[in-house]
Amino acid sequence: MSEINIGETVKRALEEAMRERGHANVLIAGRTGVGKSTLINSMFQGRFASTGQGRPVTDATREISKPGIPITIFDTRGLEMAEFANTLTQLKTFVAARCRDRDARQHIHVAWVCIAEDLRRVEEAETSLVDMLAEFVPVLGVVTKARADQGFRAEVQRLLPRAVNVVRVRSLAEELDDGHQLPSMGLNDLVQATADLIPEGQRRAFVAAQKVDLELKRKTSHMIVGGAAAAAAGVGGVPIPFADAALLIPIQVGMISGITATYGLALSNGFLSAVLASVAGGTITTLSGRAIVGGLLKLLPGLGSAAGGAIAATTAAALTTAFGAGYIAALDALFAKHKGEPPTEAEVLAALASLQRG
Ligand SMILES: Nc1nc2c(ncn2[C@@H]2O[C@H](COP(=O)(O)OP(=O)(O)O)[C@@H](O)[C@H]2O)c(=O)[nH]1
Ligand SMILES: [Mg+2]
Repeated sequence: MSEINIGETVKRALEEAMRERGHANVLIAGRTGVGKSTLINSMFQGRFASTGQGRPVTDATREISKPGIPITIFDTRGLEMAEFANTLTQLKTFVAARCRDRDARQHIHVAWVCIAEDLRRVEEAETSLVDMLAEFVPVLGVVTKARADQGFRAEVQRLLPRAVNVVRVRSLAEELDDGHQLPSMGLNDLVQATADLIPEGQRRAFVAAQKVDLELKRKTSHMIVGGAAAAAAGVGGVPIPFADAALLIPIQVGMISGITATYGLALSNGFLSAVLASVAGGTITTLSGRAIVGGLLKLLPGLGSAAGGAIAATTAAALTTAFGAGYIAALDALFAKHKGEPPTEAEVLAALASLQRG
């Protein structure tokens, strides 16, 4: 077996990771002032809603997206009396056309209809809106600025029977007059409820773009590691010389690409190559299959430069798990440190370097 082409392997793994992650489209509707923009900023990476107005797609709907973040938000207002009939007609035409698209990445995957708790009222506009949207997409009712339920959530669910669920959120922490602190709440519930509704092909994109539930990123990533470890065990079953390791490296690269995509780090060729180089203890230009496998073996204390030419199934699985789990732990700590926002590539590489030393 010949030495593998690392550059080509990385390129293919990136394409695959992008494809598997998909792209999520979330429609957020509600009256002006209910807290849509605040919710979007608390929920997703990249301070979405503060970056300009977005592109108008109907009179009342703006499309907001950011390069590198696999989600598009459709921010809809115009639920007020005078505009409502127009808003509903235009929105229906738009959503229907999107959902007819043969490319599932163009569909609207979920809609949040927001109602502020302090208003204590569900208007006909919201009910008609949910009824219309529910023809095309799963809809969640979102009670915003939650402070005191007093039965309002149940009332919203009763008045919006076609909403799959109603979730209370408080996007911003606040302090009451008596000094009492109310922390933000409900964002995790909204992530869970939404992730359950998004089609599997686009779910990883939503997991990546949201920043409140790191546990979900961790769990999704560990599933990727499990799959990779099983594949590696299959490769290890056939004794292969680790000099070329042509079968093992693509599995590692695919796993690292998948985890990177799931956390919502920008996916670049250079970065992934640098991650591999950090394992191999070299530079991108000297990156080889042999160096990578050698570096991975060092992650398993006691094995070192063991095997004179073959990797056992258990070893292949174990080094895959060690590499994947180490990478997840490094990303997890950095994302937590940045309150869910992505760390820089340099920070990730530094964390991996200390993992190698550790
Ligand atoms: N206390 C509190 N204020 C909020 C919350 N969410 C939004 N707001 C405030 O409500 C106002 C309107 O919010 P905004 O997100 O602009 O509403 P939009 O018009 O629906 O986009 C702003 O002053 C926000 O700071 C919340 O959870 N708690
Ligand atoms: Mg707004």
